[in-house]
Amino acid sequence: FLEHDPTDMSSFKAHLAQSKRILALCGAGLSASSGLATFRGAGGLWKTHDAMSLATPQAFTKDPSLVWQFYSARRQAAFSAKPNAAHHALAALSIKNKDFITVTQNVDGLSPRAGHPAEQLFPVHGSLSTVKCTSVFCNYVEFNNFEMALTPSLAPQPADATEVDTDVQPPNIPLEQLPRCPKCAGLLRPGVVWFSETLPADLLDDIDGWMEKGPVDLCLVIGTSGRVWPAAGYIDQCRLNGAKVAIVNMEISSDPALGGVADADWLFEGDCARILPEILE
Ligand code: BJW
Ligand code: ZN
Repeated sequence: FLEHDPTDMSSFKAHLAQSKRILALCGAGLSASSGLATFRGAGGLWKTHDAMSLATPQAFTKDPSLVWQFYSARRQAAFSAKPNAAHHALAALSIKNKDFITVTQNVDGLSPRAGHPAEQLFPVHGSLSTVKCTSVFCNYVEFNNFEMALTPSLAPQPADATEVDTDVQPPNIPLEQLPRCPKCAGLLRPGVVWFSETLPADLLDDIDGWMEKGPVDLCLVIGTSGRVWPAAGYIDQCRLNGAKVAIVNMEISSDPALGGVADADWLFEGDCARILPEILE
């Protein structure tokens, strides 16, 4: 049972002031006010396709044209978006506190562009800026954050002006006109982590290493539904290491699946771009 009102900012600020080791777990809500769609709930659709069902190796095998168009639109949206006040607040806290790490599930690159120190940022679901070869024996990876489409076939169509919730079906692009590997001519794919794929082992090792260094004082759960594993597991891992948990989300739901809301020490409901600068200053 909580001794304080979970929405009370002053008890949170008092705890933050005493906190040394802090972990933030971020999700799509962090970039929502930069204009980027989240996965679940409103805006979770792309041209009538559920965003979650496109983020799988099976979807890419079945319809690489569809999945590439989804990621091409996401690349363009991300590269032309601007980091918001929440990205800036996290970057500022990172610069002030070198014991603070941010595990982000976001692939949009907005945290680095807000000046978030790279050594304190763990993008565990990859990045829209990397493109990699799907051929088994080819290890080609390219960093590419040009706003321009990767191939002429992926150039935005006039109907793309409204990317979300339109009834427009994307055209079927022939395989040879999708992004191809300059080394082996194999099909390229986005450098993100899809369902059933493993997360980058080096990042997970670094996070585990940080976790093992000592007790955790505070876990900030920002703009994530907390439903996707293993990322969601960091909330409980922090708690087991002694951390208090603060949730910042547009909708604080009573659904126990949502980021361990039931056990949170603080619940701040609203846009994290408004709340984070206020609570982290
Ligand atoms: C705001 C806001 C504002 C809005 N301000 N807030 C253990 C148990 C059960 C299942 C599994 C398990 N271990 C593994 C699994 C399987 C699977 C999984 O988790 N499934 C669950 C769905 C049940 N996990 C995996 O497959 C992972 N791989 C893995 O574990 O490998 C080993 C293994 C394989 C198989 C079996 C066992 C082990 C890989 C997960 C990869 C996830 N990839 C994606 C796509 C990335 C590329 C891309 O961007 O397209 O990552 S899926 C998608 O979900 C994306 C996100 O990063 C991720 C999380 O979503 P997020 O960020 O929380 O977004 P939303 O939309 O869900 O929530 C937004 C929130 O913001 C909402 O709450 C809003 O209210 C809020 N909000 N505006 C504040 N302004
Ligand atoms: Zn290749």
